[in-house]
Amino acid sequence: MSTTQTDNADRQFDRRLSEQNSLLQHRLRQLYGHTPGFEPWYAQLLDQLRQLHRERSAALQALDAAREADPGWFQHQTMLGYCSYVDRFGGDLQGVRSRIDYLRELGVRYLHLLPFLRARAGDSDGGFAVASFDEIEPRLGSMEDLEALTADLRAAGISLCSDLVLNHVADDHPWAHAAAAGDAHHRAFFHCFADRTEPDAYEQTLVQIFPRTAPGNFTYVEALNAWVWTTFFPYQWDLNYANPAVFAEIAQAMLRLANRGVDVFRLDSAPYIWKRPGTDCRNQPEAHWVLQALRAVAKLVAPGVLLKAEAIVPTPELAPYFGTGDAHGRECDLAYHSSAMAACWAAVAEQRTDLLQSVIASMPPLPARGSWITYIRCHDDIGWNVLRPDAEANGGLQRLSKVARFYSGVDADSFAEGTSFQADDADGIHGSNGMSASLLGRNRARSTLEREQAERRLHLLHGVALTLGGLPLLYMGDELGMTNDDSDDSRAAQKIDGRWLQRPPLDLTRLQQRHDPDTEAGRLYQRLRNMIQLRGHLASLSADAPLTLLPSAQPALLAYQRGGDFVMLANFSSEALQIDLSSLGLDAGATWHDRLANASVSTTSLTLDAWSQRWLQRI
Ligand code: OTU
Repeated sequence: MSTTQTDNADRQFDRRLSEQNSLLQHRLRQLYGHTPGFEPWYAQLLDQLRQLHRERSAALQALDAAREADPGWFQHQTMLGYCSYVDRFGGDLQGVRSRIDYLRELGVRYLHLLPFLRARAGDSDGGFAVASFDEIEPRLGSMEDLEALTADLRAAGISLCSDLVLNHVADDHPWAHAAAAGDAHHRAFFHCFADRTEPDAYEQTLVQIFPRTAPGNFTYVEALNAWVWTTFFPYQWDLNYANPAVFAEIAQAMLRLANRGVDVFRLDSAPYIWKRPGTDCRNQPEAHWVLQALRAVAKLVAPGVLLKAEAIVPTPELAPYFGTGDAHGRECDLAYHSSAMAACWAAVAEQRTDLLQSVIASMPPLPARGSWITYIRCHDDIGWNVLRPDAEANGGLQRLSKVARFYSGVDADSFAEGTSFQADDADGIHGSNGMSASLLGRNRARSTLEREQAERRLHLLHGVALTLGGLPLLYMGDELGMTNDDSDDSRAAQKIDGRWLQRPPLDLTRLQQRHDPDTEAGRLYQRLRNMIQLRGHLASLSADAPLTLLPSAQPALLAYQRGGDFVMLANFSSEALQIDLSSLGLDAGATWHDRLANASVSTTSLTLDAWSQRWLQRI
């Protein structure tokens, strides 16, 4: 870089620093002001950030400038996400490049690739045990491959989202090795306890993420002669964010990846990063301050970058991940709407939508430029715990026990083919595994009608994700109706972690069939693609258009209005519903057009077939 370029970059940096400094300094002082040497530490951090900013390429700086000028770029109704593991989708990073045309055909503009950084040797929780933030998992490619992929994606108008696993690193990460070798600096990166006194006290109020396969939240590590905090698997060591060195390291690791072209960071396990005795050690105020400081750091060095919260917590705890709303309390740009996702599945199982409506009704309005990630499936289980408060307020927890049982594969009356995940508590409520098509009855369909209904359910759930408001994220394979992975490899993996049931490799036969309407894959794909394209033309479906629930006396109906002129009607039952639009409080004089069916509708009586949906537009 020439001196002039450096000067220009530094001027930009100083301008952005004048916007971010007060918040950044304030938050970091709250978190770390009491630690010895705070002032020089902060000065050094700014120097490191300035250097990272200088290293940002011209192409990425241009993207930053474009996004600063259009901060709502990710809220447009044409935004669509797609999520997959690298190996499952394309073999490796180069293989993913060769699938870009497919993503474009589907309308994808945001690609979340599950962890691709070098993972722990042996079990690695699908890559969520990160051994290096600066190396790619060797079997998936190299850093050069990542840069080539991000450049191709950028040219195709697709942003890349990468996981940034905040809460922990692998037990073979260099920090863990250094700690084990007796390095006090790195030992302080982790929560180490000489005996069980504190761990036992914490356990009183902690939750269990994997109660069956990884019970407890602490692991005795011989080399450290200590109990180490391990919220997830024993080989994932929780990082100690009370240590400013941890914040500085993670912030820089994020920015180095941003400089390789990553656009969005999925902040994995964000709720867990701050521990406080007597609490469940989730969603602590300090966790939010860390995220706000991370955001400020991103805005300083790579302002085009977005942060996405992976906070699988009940509704009331979720909204704070967007921050407080004013410019100084901003946190994440995106957050998974996990309770809406789980409530959609509850609605299918119960054929009633009151829990889903309760979830939607309790979502506070988001700050400007904050958007949900709406989705129906992901690589994890469908976690029922997020619905506990809604179920308790609407008939009790036994509803969730029944829902979980519906998807467990043991209920003879259910059409769902799934398995239950980690549930061994008395009420059986934890999670359910399975690919969408399997959970929705594809393999248990015994007649053409049942098969059609299973297909409709798949479109119904996608229809909600596409119209609810936010950035819809498809899970690889769902667009083609892929089912549970029952390969030998997957079965073996499921013995350790049942979530491998929903992580099959892309079915190349189905992929080839996608344009053939005589195949199941073709039928499913074409219709979903039509829905995606239609959505792109409906301005009322931009992420920031308001949503109004339309209460109805029919328990299986979900009805909501978006923006000024769009109404979604969704029938979550195997019976047809008769609906009078004026009974939903809609203007009796209005004329409506069914955009999905491309037909006009009568306001006085409309038949909504079993598991079907209408996308009505006022004309
Ligand atoms: C996340 O998940 C990831 O999505 C999981 O794949 C990882 O195993 C985990 O972090 C550890 O890195 O609550 O907020 O199935 O929903 O573990 C973190 C349970 C999480 C997941 C849960 C989750």
